[in-house]
Amino acid sequence: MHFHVMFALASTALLAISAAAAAASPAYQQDVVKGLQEQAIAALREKATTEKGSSSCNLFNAHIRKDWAVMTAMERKAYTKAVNCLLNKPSKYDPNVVPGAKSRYDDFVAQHINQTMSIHGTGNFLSWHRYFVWSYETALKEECHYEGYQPYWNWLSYQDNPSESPVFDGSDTSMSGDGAFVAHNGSVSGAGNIFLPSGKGGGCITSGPFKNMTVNLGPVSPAMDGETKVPSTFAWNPRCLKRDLSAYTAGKWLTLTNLLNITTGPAASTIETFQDELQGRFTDKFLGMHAAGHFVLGGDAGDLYASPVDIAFWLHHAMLDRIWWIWQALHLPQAFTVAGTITILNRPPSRNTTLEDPIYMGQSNAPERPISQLLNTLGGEPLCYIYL
Ligand SMILES: *[C@@H]1O[C@H](CO)[C@@H](O)[C@H](O)[C@H]1NC(C)=O
Ligand SMILES: *[C@@H]1O[C@H](CO)[C@@H](O)[C@H](O)[C@H]1NC(C)=O
Ligand SMILES: *[C@@H]1O[C@H](CO)[C@@H](O)[C@H](O)[C@H]1NC(C)=O
Ligand SMILES: *[C@@H]1O[C@H](CO)[C@@H](O)[C@H](O)[C@H]1NC(C)=O
Ligand SMILES: *[C@@H]1O[C@H](CO)[C@@H](O)[C@H](O)[C@H]1NC(C)=O
Ligand SMILES: [Cu+2]
Repeated sequence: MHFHVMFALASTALLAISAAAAAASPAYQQDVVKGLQEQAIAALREKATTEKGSSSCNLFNAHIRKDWAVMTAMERKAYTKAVNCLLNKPSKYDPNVVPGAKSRYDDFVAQHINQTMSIHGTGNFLSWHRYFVWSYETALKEECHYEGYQPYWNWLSYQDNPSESPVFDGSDTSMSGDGAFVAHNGSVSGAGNIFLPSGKGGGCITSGPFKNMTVNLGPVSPAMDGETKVPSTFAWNPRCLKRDLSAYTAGKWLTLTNLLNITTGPAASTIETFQDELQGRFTDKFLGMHAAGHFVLGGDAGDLYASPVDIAFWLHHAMLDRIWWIWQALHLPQAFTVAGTITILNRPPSRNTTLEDPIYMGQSNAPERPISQLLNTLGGEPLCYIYL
């Protein structure tokens, strides 16, 4: 009884938030995604009423990760302030091991660079990045006094002009805007298979809360024309953050059709089809929503290894995690399964990933945990969050 009354209140709040988010993109798209999200919450509620779980985490005390577009100016500034705090705290790495890690923020970048070949196109892709985002959110809270939660960038908005999105409009309540215009010949993506024309940027970001930030690591695998690879993986290479926001990429792949395919369509049938379609079919020249998000940012974010140097990486990966969370809630019998192997696109051929495989976060203050502990966002230890 009590439970149901509280849920009614929670869903009213949810509707109010979704209505605000609907403002800036085709209404039918928002309705569909809102509908999927409501189905996900309903499925989780149903599961909670039929299971007598021992977890201390539930739908009412779970932390709520929100769409950047519905956060208040104060909430957004609290977030960007905490990110700037991590950018200005010292690294915990031994400089002899990772010379390019100058800031605490860089520790996360180094973590991703170090493990790139065993966390993409693998069975741990989703769980590794879920834990990575969680450990970053935890660092913002514990090391930089951030009191909110990790926001997400809603892919299904402003596809025709990402630079007008509240995430990228360059205002002081954004994640900074496009790079300055630098003539160049686009980017090569999809493991060399997909050419993306240049946008209106290509140079350094010029506005917003991160306009003066320094990027220290990478590029390790530059995708944009004109960028050069660092001589060694962890070398120090101080420079500005470059972006080239791409309406081309957003319009072509961040589509409702693709989202529906992986959440309720043919590609939603198993965890394998879900994660594969999400990560793209490069030889078919299909980028997939994961890589597409990286290339909508463009510039440094297109580097498979060093992409977290762009501070919007975390909003992109929170959206990806949200889509997995929706898929899980809509496919409860399969929610806690894994598929895939332990090497990128199974090259070289390797064994299948298992639920016991450890996820290692190195310097990020998150202990090693088996994949099995990272599949349920309401598992309580360590995860306890939902998306609205
Ligand atoms: C890279 O990962 C390995 C484990 O796979 C670890 O032993 C090593 O310390 C890591 N290096 C860095 C720089 O994080
Ligand atoms: C730009 O790069 C693409 C892909 O690498 C190539 O096909 C094209 O010829 C290039 N154009 C120019 C003007 O260099
Ligand atoms: C950015 O750097 C320039 C020159 O170093 C400085 O004048 C300016 O105040 C800085 N802006 C911010 C927002 O820190
Ligand atoms: C949906 O995903 C499947 C792969 O699982 C793919 O073959 C199919 O072309 C996709 N459908 C659309 C409309 O993109
Ligand atoms: C690995 O997974 C594939 C696809 O899910 C399956 O067909 C195969 O039997 C598995 N291999 C082993 C050794 O379990
Ligand atoms: Cu990654």
